[in-house]
Amino acid sequence: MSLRSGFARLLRKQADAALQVPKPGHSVALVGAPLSRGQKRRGVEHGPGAIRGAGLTQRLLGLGCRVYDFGDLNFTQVPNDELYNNLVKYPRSVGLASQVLADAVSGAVAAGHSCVTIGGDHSLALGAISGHTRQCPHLCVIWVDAHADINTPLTTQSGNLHGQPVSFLLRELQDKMPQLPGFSWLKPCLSAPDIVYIGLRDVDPAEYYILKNYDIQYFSMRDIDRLGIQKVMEKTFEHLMGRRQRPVHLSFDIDAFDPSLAPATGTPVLGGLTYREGMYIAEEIHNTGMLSAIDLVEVNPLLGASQEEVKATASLAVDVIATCFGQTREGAHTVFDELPTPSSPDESESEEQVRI
Ligand SMILES: [Mn+2]
Repeated sequence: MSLRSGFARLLRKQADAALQVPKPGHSVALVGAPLSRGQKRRGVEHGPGAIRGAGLTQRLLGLGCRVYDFGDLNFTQVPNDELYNNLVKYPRSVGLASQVLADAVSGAVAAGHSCVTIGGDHSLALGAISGHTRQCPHLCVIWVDAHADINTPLTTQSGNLHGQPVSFLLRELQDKMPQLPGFSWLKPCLSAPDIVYIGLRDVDPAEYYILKNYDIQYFSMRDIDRLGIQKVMEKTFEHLMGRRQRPVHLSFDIDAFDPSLAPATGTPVLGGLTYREGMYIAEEIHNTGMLSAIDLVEVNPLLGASQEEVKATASLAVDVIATCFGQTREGAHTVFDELPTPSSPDESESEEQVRI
């Protein structure tokens, strides 16, 4: 290589660097939340391990994120955790775990991270969102799920708390909420206009009543068929951020996807999101620049019929999270500033050596 051309290239690189505004990568906190008492199936507590095993950290590092993995939270099982009202299961265990998670999410966001909570069942969202609102009281929630998860402890038919987290968070519902053991720490922190659902297709009668009577915005799978996912996202942001930009909490249940894509989950429902619709949702949320926290829940490695099904489900979870942090289908997410040319001095030199 001639000295002159090498020096010129160095100067050019320095000039380029000076022109580019340094783009700080996201700082991402990973919090494993192996919470499983919000539902009855064994295995969802291994969700964090499966999602990490599918390469989450590497993918985020590849996107230029700084990743701080806080490991899995330690949830103590509360002994003698009896049914509430002869129906609601493990209230004290879920309440206590949610309290621990709320502190973790609040701490991570206060430290300047975007917080990714990997579950675990969806009851954890009440802790994650509650903790997030301590730092960002004006946040909004995008809840991507086959289910509305908005039963109250008095309307639930299954007694599983993973079908109820939203009811604990909404101010408007508080006169319908009994005081559950384990939940005295929790204050409602969302109003009905602060949340939008996407992907619904299995909604209980009482949940439907709540959605309609409290004016909660939702886009069912039928709405996605009718409007297309592009319009759905446009309307979602118009509803949540029409007046002002605000931090976004994405609560993503893997069962929002069609069971053919995400089979390893506890309550699959036919007719879910396609891969492309799921990625579009995540891309658009990234593009707002307002994403502040994610829950990725209900990956259950014990429910796959094969290792391939488990891997596919966990990889899908990683794709959603990576897309939320800037992975695009067009590529160009990492800096690549120069193509090698055959005439460059390095190349011709080595060619000469080969000829000799
Ligand atoms: Mn859910």
